[in-house]
Amino acid sequence: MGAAAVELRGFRIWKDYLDTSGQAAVVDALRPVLKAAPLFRPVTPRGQAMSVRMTSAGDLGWVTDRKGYRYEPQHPSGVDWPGIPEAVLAIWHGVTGLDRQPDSCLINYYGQDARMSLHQDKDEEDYSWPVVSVSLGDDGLFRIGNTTRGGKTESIWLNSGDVVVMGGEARLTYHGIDRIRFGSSRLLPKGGRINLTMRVAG
Ligand code: MD3
Ligand code: FE
Repeated sequence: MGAAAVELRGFRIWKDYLDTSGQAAVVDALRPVLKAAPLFRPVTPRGQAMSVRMTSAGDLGWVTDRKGYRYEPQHPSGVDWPGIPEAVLAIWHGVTGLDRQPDSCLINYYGQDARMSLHQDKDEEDYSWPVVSVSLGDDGLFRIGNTTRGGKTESIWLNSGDVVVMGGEARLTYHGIDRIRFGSSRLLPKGGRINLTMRVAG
């Protein structure tokens, strides 16, 4: 576990929060989740297929289709989302110190050419709860903007094992992933990047 967090535009970034065995333990804990609730490729309300594949764990999962962005209690297949693994909840507790658990853990998978354009996360009911992100596998170039569209942005590479806490002013900051360095990590057998985001959604 990393000793200290650095602060960037209100984001608290814990480099190397998970060591290699901690990362592998989280990936192992995700396997049954991905089996019960397989990754799917969401479509934006305007009909664009996203390049990132997704699924969720917890009481609520984030989905998008022609009907819009929202949280749902079930995977598109109709099964309830699996529970959030203990190893993942332990990270939330370790970096936030909160008693309240997240009710949602979005699992994003980035293959070779996947990216996520600058956006705000605004589908949750109460923005006063932080969002916690866990990076696993290949490096991802994370871009941080402002609370309104436009303006200067800053980019940092997120590496496997890094954990980021978005709270306070940072919670409504525009952010995205410009690209990944495919093959930069050996954590995931088929390469790519997994990002977990834990939230209090409902
Ligand atoms: C800042 N995911 O799922 S994680 C997302 O790496 C998302 O997959 C990216 O943006 C990824 O919505 C970035 C870092 C992150 C996550 C949630 C945030 C930054 C955030 C919520 C509010 C502000
Ligand atoms: Fe986001």
